[in-house]
Amino acid sequence: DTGRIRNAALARKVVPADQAAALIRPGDTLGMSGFTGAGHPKAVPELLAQRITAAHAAGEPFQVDLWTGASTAPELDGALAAADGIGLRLPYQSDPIARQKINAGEIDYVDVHLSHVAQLAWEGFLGPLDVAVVEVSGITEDGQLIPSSSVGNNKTWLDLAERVVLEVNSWQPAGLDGMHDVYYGTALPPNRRPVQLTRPGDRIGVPHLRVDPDKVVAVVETSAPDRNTPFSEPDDTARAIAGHLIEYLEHQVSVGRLPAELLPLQSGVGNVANAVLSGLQESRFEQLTAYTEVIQDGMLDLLRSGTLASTSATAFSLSPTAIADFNAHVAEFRDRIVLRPQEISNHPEIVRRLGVLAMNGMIEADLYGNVNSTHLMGSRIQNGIGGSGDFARNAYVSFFLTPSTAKGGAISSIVPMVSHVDHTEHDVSVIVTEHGLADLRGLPPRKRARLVIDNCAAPEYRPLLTDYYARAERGAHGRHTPHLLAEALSWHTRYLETGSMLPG
Ligand code: 0RQ
Repeated sequence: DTGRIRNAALARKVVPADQAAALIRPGDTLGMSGFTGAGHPKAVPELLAQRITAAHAAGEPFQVDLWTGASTAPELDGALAAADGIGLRLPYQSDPIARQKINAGEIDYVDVHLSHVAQLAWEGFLGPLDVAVVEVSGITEDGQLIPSSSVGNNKTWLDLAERVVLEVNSWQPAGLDGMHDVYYGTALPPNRRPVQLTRPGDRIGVPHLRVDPDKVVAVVETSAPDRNTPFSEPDDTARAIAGHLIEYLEHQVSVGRLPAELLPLQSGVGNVANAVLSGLQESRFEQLTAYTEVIQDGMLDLLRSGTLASTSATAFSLSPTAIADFNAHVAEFRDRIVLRPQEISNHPEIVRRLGVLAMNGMIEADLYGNVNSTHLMGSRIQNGIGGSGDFARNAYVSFFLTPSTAKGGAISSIVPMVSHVDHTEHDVSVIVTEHGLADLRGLPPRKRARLVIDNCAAPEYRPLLTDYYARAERGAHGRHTPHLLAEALSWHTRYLETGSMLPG
């Protein structure tokens, strides 16, 4: 579809994808587009993986360092990880092959707050960026880039990279043009100015990305779908979690702590987040807004029904059915969805100003409200912190949601002490499981512990938690946050030794 490339000079740079992949050298640092499976390059990474495999077969070393917006797809993270082609990966990933190699110690992984990445790169702290490989949905006559289904860190990669490879994907709906708001007002301290965004739907930037045409070494045409994230109907546990949360929000409105249309919502992805969005659909709330990271299926339904008036994000994360529906009706959504660079979609200044209600999944929480979002049994990374920290620390109310157990009840998600900390007790307002909700705000540690045990823990783990806590209260070095250090992580070690956190 050459109709997508309307700039003559860039049209002359169109090459087959393997020629573009051949421009990447061993040892290069690559900044690729892609966020939650949306807007990643579809052709060059896989061909690069093939080159790497061939080089390794010939006994030649070939690895690259890989930066993105967030998670990508099997044909990017999966293919490069399978080829042993990644030296260092940042700032977030969720691919099973890459996860296995990271946990085997074969890929270095830097797990970064998603709003911090651009600043770290600009500061020069991560080293130079050799090549940007960025998917766009089109190129205008004057050589500007129409972003695709995610914005992520693309602005930063295009500005910083020494060489640029563009993938123009004609599968992306042409109607995306106009939906993006690329803010070029960021600067490094001491030259930063306030980000003048006061409502989730505000537009403060421009619709297109800029690129220095002299840096563009190749343009590749593709027509391939984003990653298909299948949508599963929420199960009973997820529905129960959503129910507690929505009841709580209704109560906060009734006592005057939140306005009737709430405050802008941030919602994580996954089964529980979907259940919350479905629950909102059935609630009496209307004219809500969202200031979030990702737009998932449930958000489109909420926009369509009017429950949600507008939403800001950096990317889509849709199921195949929702993608088809969205692509057929882009015009209907265009004025009510704004896609921004992730440094703005997740900006602490804006999250604080708007008073975002942040709702994120977690792996485990402890008696005092510390939350682990990333590591299984303290050392095995699942995905990464993503945007959860950007939102949680700066939110008006920060909710963390999880089923009370994992692995069929062999693991309690409420533990004496978390085995890794992503969100400290100071950043966590409310913990929700299928059994209930604990509002920890304003409570001292010992009151928190009682509430978390009584309201959130699974019934089979409550006596064990109560017993630990009672003995800690008596035997701890201090009674402010009572712990028995020799025992605090014993539930995790018991699981590793016996396959269950339950004794005997
Ligand atoms: O593993 O599939 O092998 O069984 O962890 O758990 O219950 O499917 O939950 O998909 O919502 O993921 C925290 C990982 C939850 C996610 C996390 C095991 C469990 C399963 C997944 P299996 P579930 P979810 C988003 C902001 C960080 C990033 C973030 C996440 C697997 O929410 O990555 O918040 N968050 N970004 O069995 C051992 C436990 C466990 C456990 C779950 N306590 N111990 N294993 N699992 N709890 C902002 C956006 O807008 C995108």
